[in-house]
Amino acid sequence: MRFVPPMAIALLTISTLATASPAQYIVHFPAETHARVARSVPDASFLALARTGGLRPIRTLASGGEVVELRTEEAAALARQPGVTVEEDLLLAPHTIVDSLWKRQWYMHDARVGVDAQVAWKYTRGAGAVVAMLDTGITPHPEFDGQLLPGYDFVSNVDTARDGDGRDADPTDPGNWSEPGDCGFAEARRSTWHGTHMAGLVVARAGNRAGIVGLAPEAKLIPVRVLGRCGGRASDLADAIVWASGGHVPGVPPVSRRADVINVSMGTSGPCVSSLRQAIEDARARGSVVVTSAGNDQKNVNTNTPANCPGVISVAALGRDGGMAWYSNFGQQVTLSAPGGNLLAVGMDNILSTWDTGKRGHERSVFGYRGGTSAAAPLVSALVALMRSADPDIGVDEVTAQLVDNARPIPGRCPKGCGAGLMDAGATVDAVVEDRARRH
Ligand SMILES: [Ca+2]
Ligand SMILES: [Ca+2]
Ligand SMILES: [Ca+2]
Repeated sequence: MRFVPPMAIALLTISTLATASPAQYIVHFPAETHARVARSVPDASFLALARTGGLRPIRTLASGGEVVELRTEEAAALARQPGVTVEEDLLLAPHTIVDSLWKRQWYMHDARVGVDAQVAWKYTRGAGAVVAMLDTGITPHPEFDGQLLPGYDFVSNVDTARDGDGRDADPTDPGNWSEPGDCGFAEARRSTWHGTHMAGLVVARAGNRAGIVGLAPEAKLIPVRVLGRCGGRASDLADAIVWASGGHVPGVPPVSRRADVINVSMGTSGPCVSSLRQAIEDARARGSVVVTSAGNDQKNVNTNTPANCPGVISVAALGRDGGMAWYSNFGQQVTLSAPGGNLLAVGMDNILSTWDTGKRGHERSVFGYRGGTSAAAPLVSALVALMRSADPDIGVDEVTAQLVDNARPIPGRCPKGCGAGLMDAGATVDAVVEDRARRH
């Protein structure tokens, strides 16, 4: 065996002027060399010798080998020496996102039209915040395990409730399918699992390997059922808003914790009725932010309620291309926009979230693509949860101001009004954290 390191180092000297920046390697010298170095050459002199040759030793590994810094061509030269192996000291990354469908969640991370979730997650994933999801209720799904607080079922009409009674403490979605001729539709319609899809966008578990990640996976969600077969009544919605914001509703036990934000992904054409106007005003006064979808009628948002009610954050939808989605409502009363998908096209250009295979009742928990302004609103609600996790003292109006101030310009076309722009979770939470630090 030859004494390899000095020779290798001599070779290395030639290439120290190379321009490539050094990388870290683990070098294994032949066993005899190692023994000789250990026996007869003090470590310090070996290292000094190495240094004059341009090889920068870092330390000796307990499991064998030397950690050194080398330029690429130096490493190649060293590797050509008999008995020497050179391995790159690989840079390992933590497995922060292991959920198998993450890559398909373009609305979370797409450089152009995504909401920049990972930047926001440097600060918070929503711990301590509570979102109330007023919708069709909820189905059992592994993505919701440990994510829910006790909810309520506000559907008061027994015929549309489909669970055998009026209001009750179980917000499970029994399915909102309809028979031919029901609900004004000639054909039969399958259950939409609308509330389940919305809930996943906010609180689907992170790091459980299965499926997707919600934008606020450490927040808690209160499932509140207000929509049954053929939809729901404004009176039930008004009561649900009062209840979720910590107000008193006769005959209903109080909510376990006032919601930081109330998501209302529903609407109908008409003015803001006084019962909803009052419920929203009172909810805001108690400290709950109310987020609504702008609606899918291709009309001015002021024609759709409760998106046209004073004080709500009204959310329009962007398509995969970054322009306003073809179906989205628009106009001056839109607060800001969020990804909502293309709706007509089935698949990848829509919004992937939790879903159920049941055509009528619950069957199997899966993931499915849906779209619409309905899907855009919960992304904003989840961002509000992140903001209130980062700063529990942030007020209702300040939430709106920060959402607006930190929205990005719409990446595509929106001539008719998409509000302040595309919601930006990263920039918004960053601004909230900075603001709080300035105050404290
Ligand atoms: Ca019921
Ligand atoms: Ca029920
Ligand atoms: Ca998951």
